[in-house]
Amino acid sequence: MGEMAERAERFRFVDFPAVLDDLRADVLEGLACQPKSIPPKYFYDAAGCRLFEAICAQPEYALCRTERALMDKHLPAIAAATGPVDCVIEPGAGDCAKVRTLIDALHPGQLVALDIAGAALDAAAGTLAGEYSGLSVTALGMDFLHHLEAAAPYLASGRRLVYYPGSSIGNFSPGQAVDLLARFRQLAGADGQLLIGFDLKKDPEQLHRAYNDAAGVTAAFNLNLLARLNRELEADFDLDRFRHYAFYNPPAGRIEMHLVSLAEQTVSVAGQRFPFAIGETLHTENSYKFRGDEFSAIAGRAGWALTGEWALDGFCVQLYGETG
Ligand code: AVI
Repeated sequence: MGEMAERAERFRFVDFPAVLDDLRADVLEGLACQPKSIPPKYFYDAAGCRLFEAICAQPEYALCRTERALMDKHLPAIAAATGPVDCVIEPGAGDCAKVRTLIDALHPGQLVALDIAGAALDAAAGTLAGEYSGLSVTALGMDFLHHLEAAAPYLASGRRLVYYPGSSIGNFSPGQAVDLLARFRQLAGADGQLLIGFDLKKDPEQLHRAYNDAAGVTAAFNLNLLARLNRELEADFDLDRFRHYAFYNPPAGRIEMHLVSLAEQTVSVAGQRFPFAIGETLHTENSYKFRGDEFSAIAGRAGWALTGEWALDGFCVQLYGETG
């Protein structure tokens, strides 16, 4: 069999529809609430993905670099702790960059990568399939928050590990995190495991700087959400009349990101009009920070039992297996 045909045998991409409808419904619902809010998953259009990559390169935002260093340092110990794994599942796989080191260490037979940005996932997962000759790669273009259970028929049997790096879990409320981790638990099945990375609680000044970088990249990332609504929902946000505002809220244990209206104004979105008072906020993201024991209590409520923990410079990776 030729190289191309052989790769085609091992790679498949399946797209799940309805992204635009979800965007419209979620945005209209969020703008009608008090305080106004928009789910953070909508940051990640093509421009938003590029801006997030740029955030990861900012000197103030160490999260991505530290997780990479942690994985490089502790991967042999992590692989020893997981034991043999047949199938790695990565929700929110993006450009499939992070999962490579894990594949190198665990040698699974199958990777199932899920991401809302279907076209980018298709390209990245296809490239990855070309590089790992023994690996079957299934890329599912889906909003896994809606469609996660639809991934089940694509999973090979055997021992599964859900990989959820990058502190993405911090972008959910603790209650939502329990629900999501319980759904991961269902997907992982008997003898399944979860390897998850999250940002640890640390000096609030350091956290504040990470979400208020001097180059203004996080501000541009936040404001791009409004630009996206202008592009995709025929909205008329004036980006000069909203200010990026991010701060650490110690009692809640989270960074909050807002877009604050600098004027009294009315904005039109998908044919509906929304008034903003001066100083009114549009809440765009929470980013929870945890202590290790706080996080294992959340995972415990979702049916996971802690089996390993590695920490480096304010970042933590934990490994879980099934309880009972
Ligand atoms: C993707 N997520 C973990 C990032 C975070 O830190 O919460 C998103 C981000 N928002 C602003 N900067 C980075």
